[in-house]
Amino acid sequence: MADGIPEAQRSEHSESITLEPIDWADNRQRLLAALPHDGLVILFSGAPIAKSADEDYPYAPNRNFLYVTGLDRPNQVVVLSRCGGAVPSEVAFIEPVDPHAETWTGKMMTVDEARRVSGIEDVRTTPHWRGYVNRLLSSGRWPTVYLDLERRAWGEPASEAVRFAHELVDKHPGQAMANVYPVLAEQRRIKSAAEISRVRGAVAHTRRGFEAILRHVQPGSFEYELNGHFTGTLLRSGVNIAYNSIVATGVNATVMHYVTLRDPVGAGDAVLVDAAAEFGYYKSDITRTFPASGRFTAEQAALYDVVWEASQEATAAIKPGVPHAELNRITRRVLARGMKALGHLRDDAELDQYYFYNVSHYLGLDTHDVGEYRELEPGMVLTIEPGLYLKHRAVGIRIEDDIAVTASGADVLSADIPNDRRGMEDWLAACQATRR
Ligand SMILES: [Mn+2]
Repeated sequence: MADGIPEAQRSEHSESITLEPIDWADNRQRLLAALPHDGLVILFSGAPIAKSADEDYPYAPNRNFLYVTGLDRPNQVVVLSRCGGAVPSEVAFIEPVDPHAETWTGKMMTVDEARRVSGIEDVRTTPHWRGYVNRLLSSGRWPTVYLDLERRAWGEPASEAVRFAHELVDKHPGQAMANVYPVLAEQRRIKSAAEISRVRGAVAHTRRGFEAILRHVQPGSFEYELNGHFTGTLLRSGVNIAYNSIVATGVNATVMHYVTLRDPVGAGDAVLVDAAAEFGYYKSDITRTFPASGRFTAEQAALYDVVWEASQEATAAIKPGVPHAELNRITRRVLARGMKALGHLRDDAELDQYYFYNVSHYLGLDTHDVGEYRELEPGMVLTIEPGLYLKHRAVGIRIEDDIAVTASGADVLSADIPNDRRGMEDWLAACQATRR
């Protein structure tokens, strides 16, 4: 296991998709360099959350902890320090190997493995981390303690970092504390080549999942059945899904977060699938809409082409220096123009009935990745996902692609997945021809 992912992504397909190693040490160095003051950074991997009885929800490592360590096991802590601009120490704490626990839940990470994955030489076991931090703070050499104090909602349960912040006030009153989340979010906006290659790998797996859907779809297929083909294809390659799949037929496609997946596909339906793979913890985020019967109806085709034009124009505008908000302005302009031509609206403001979100978000370790939206910069990865949703006509169409901003423009990471109307119909026909 290198950073938690099977090294060989074995799959039923012959072509292999390589997992590029990420330089976690470089992430740490850049984080420490970006801190406003000298001090300690303490980050937690988090722990599984109880679901019911003795079952937990699947564990997901804290993304900021992962980003600076590559470690992805529960109950790990990392303490980084910067003093006078230099980096005197970095220490990771992991759970001690417990043979009894291993009998039930499998092999635990060893100190050597943690060293190898993270590049942190000094790896100790967790019972000792509070004592270590206490010794450092007692020396009075660390002006600021940085914790990841991100909170999304007032009522959200306190994270380990927030609980530790209270402990710190109790044990070391007067110790200055700061939130490191904005610094990490700023850093995570810009992706390295290895990070971008992981998104590209996720997209390649996503394409295979879509192919499985297109091979099997026919009028009468159930939404959950198509999702089974998608998910099964990913799982058979040792790859996880990035988020709950949306497989929405007909009017269901007008519900933005439709995850009920219960209805049969009608013969004249356009089917919207927003589903994607995660690869080495990096997400893709792809949507395609296709006709259940093989050919879009005239009405669906006209709407599809409007959405496609918006996706093309917004993508063409991507280059460093362009304000992120400009992409949505372009999208709205193109969609309004098309909908006027089709007689669905007279005034641009009426577009809100059919299109009502922002066309683009960042993509990375999180599906809606962190960081402020300002001007585009090389190394950003974002989605372009225009759509039109006509509840009264029982049709929703969205086309979503994943794009890296380059020095001069856009690198469409999902360019191998057809997205224009004819390309979509041809791809569907080619997949159906392989149905057994
Ligand atoms: Mn998206």
